[in-house]
Amino acid sequence: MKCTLIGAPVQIGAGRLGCEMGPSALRIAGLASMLTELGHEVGDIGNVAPTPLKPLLHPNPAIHHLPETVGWIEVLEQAAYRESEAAMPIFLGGDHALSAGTVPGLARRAKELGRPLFVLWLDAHTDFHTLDTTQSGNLHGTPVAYFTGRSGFQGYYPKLTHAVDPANVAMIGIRSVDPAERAALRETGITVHDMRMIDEHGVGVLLRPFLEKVKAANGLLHVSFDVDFLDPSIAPAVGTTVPGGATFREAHLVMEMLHDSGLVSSLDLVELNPFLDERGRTAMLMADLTASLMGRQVMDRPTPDYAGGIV
Ligand code: NNH
Ligand code: MN
Ligand code: MN
Ligand code: MN
Repeated sequence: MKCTLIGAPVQIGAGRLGCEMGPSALRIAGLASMLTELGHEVGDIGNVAPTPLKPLLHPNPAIHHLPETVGWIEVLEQAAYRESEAAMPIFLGGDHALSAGTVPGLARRAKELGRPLFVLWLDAHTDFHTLDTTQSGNLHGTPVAYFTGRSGFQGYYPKLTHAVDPANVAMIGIRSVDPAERAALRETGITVHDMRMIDEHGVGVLLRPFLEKVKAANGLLHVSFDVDFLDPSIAPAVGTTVPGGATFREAHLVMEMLHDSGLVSSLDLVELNPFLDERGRTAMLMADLTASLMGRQVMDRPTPDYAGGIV
C-alpha cells in the first residue's frame, strides 16, 4: 500500500505547548522505516504550514488562537483532500485541532468517490465543543462538533461543505466529557463507547460491529488517534492525561483489527507532546501501534472474515 506522511505541527489548539515537536518525534521513532519494512511504499511530504492569518474575534472570551487554528484548518483540509487521491495519508500531529481540517478534506474526497466517510475517534475526550460551549478555550476540544456539522462555527471556522454523518462516527476510550458535550451528544447519532464499555465487553466486541457497518456501506474509514486514548502509565507524553485509559494490548488489538478489516483509508496521530515524554517511549509506542495498524503481527494469520463471525 502507498502511504504519505504529512507533518502538522499545530500546538496552539492545546492548553500546553509542545505538540509542535510531535511530527519530529514520530519521524525519529522510525515510523517511515517501520512501514517500509512491512512492504508499504512510504512518502513524506514534510510539514505543512498554516495559511496566513485573518483577524477574528469570537464573543467567548476563553477562546485563544482562533485565527491560527483557522489557518491550520484551511491548509489541512486542502492537504487531506489532495494527498488522499493517490495514497493513504498519515497526519503526524500536532494537537487534535488538526482533525477539524483533515476530516473535512477527507469527507470531500469521499464525496467525490461517491462513498460515505466513517470516523473512528480514539480518545479520552469527545472533542464535541462548539465555539460557544468551550470553557477551556482550547480549540482541540472542538473538531468533532465542527466536522459533524453542529452549528456554532459559522463565520469563524471555514464553511463546511461536506459534513460527516454523526451516525458514521464511533468513539472509543472516552472517560472525560464536559457537561455541555454530554448534553449535545445525547442529541446526536454518534456512538460513544466509554471506558466502562471496554471494561465490561472488551474492545474487540465494541469495534467489530462498527467495522461491519463501514464494510457494508463500502465506506472509507478515517482513524483519529489521540495519544490520551492510552493509559498515562504507558503513554505519558500528552498534556491532557486521564487515568484509566486503554492498555497496551487493548490498543494493539484495535490496531490489529483495523488492519484485518482492510478498511482504513487515512489516519491522524495526534496530541503527542514530546516535551512531556520519557526517553521517547510514547513516540515509539505510537509508531509501534501504527505498525500494527499497517499489518505488523506476532504470528502469521489469515485475514479473518468478519462476516463469518469470530475467527
Ligand atoms: N474537554 C476538554 C476541553 O475542551 C478537554 C479536551 N482535551 C483534549 N481532547 N485533549 O482530546 O478543554
Ligand atoms: Mn482529542
Ligand atoms: Mn484527548
Ligand atoms: Mn472535551
